[in-house]
Amino acid sequence: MISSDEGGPTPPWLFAGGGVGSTKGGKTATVTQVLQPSTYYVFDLGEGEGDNVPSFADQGATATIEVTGEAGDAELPVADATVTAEDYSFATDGLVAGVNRIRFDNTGEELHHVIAIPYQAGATLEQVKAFATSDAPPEGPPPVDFSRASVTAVLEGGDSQIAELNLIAGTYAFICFISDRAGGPPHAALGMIDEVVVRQHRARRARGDPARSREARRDASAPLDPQRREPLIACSRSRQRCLARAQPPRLRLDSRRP
Ligand SMILES: [Cu+2]
Repeated sequence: MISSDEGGPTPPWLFAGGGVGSTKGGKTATVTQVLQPSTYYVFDLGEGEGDNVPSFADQGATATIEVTGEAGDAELPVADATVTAEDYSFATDGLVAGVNRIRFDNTGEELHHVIAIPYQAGATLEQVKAFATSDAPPEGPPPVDFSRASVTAVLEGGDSQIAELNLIAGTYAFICFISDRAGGPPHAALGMIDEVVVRQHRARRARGDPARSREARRDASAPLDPQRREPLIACSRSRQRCLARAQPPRLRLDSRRP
């Protein structure tokens, strides 16, 4: 059984190995990583609606990957943009509207991921912080648009991967809901919520794969599905669980080292 208490410690033998973040049904997510020889366990921590429901991993969405051979010194390929997670803030460079091939670096000591969510029109960082860190039932609609969230996998401190973030032009909240290895509140409660402005960038899009750019624009202009936001508005438990429910299945790649 794969589970842990919210805010509880992470077992010392469990290392986050990256992989892809939440991926919508029918979509494909790709990451590039340097894997060291080890046994990797892949599991999907998404879950259906309701309290105390088994995760998809508990229902069998797991796999094992054996990486063999000698540890190499391969380098990650060059990316279009960078997202850096520290303890406890984000820095970004080069993000534009569309599909961004990012280098995601965790330069901190703790585990981090990125949940990138665009603001609703007129929302402020203060409203987003209050929403993301309060356990009280939200009043009115959330200040962010969960239907357009982009999520990365969880990385260990010192790790990096090349991943994709599909963004629209506008203001985003970059949020981490992971807790310290020793346990404690989600990093959002420690201030790990940063505002990021994503701009149009015609030059880079024009250089990119036109088919891919068209697909990205189509995604970004897809009509909102009001159904997707219902569970979140109704949710009165912690925002991390709300987010997990608002998102489709999530795939994580973890590595167990002796
Ligand atoms: Cu974090």
